[in-house]
Amino acid sequence: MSSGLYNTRKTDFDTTLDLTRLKPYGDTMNDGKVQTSFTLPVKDDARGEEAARQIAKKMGLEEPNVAFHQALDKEFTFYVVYGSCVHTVNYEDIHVMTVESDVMTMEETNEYIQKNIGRKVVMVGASTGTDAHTVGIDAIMNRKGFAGHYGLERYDMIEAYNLGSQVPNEEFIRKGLELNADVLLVSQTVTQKDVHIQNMTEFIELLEAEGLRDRFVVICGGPRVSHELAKELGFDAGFGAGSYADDVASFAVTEMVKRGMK
Ligand code: B12
Repeated sequence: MSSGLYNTRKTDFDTTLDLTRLKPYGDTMNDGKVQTSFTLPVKDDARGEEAARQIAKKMGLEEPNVAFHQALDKEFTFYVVYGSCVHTVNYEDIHVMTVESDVMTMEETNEYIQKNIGRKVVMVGASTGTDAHTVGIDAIMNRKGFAGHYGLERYDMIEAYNLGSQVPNEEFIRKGLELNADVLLVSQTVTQKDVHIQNMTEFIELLEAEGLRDRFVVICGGPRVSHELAKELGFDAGFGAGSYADDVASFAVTEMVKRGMK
């Protein structure tokens, strides 16, 4: 038997890194340690705690430990549970579709536009449909930018128009034509009941019905938007969490040049 307070249990897992059987890492390879949080619609007592533990077990966590619980109300309790995930994934088999363009700085993008397009590029963005979230599209477009990355409004060679939120697709397209846009930027945050998919599908269908799909570079973004989903829905590119104006501007202008848009 091993000595020491923390070493009384034998570690029964192989600590060799095997990317075909990838597991979360806590402090030892393959220990599978994860933390999860959720709310149960029950009161904060020992029975609720046991329910949280059993839920965690059914989620695939071995030896779950309720590290924190707090009543939100008389009948709702919030739990934080730690445990060891029993599941693995084959990392070698994972292939993700990502936007393939070199990311340029703001200055490089301005220079690229001057050299290859020879005029200002017009980009029009909005949070469309019923979506009221503006922070994402603002992060991409606002002059002051986001997390140290200036937004499109600051680019000398980009004329950026941010139409705000809850802009219906028809109105967005009409405004895009009126402003003579080259690039349309759609932001979608709410994904409940796949409302973002319905809305983005309608947007592409409207463009196609009007024969306008190739008139614009169309890009979407949001916390649950992937490039793969965007392509599936008929967009040119999609950007998720942690994307910046630099990424979008670089893709948009190189795409314009690729397509011969002048
Ligand atoms: C702030 C906020 C609000 C504010 C919005 C204020 C505003 N002016 O925007 C208010 C209070 C209005 C609000 C309302 C609602 N909200 Co809200 N809200 C949030 C919150 C807390 C933060 C979102 C945010 O600002 N993120 C910061 C930005 C910078 O990140 P981002 O959006 O991901 O943007 C980045 C990328 O995604 C990308 N990006 C985004 N857009 C675009 C566009 C393009 C073209 C590109 C290239 C990139 C890009 O670039 C950005 C920078 O990296 C989130 C929870 C959370 N912590 O995320 C919930 C959340 C988004 N809201 C949610 C919900 C459900 C709602 C409501 C439906 C609630 C209700 N029942 O009324 C309503 C929506 C009503 C409606 N009609 O839309 C859910 C969405 C769940 C889902 N999957 O659908 C969340 C996740 C909360 C939750 N956990 O339940 N909300």
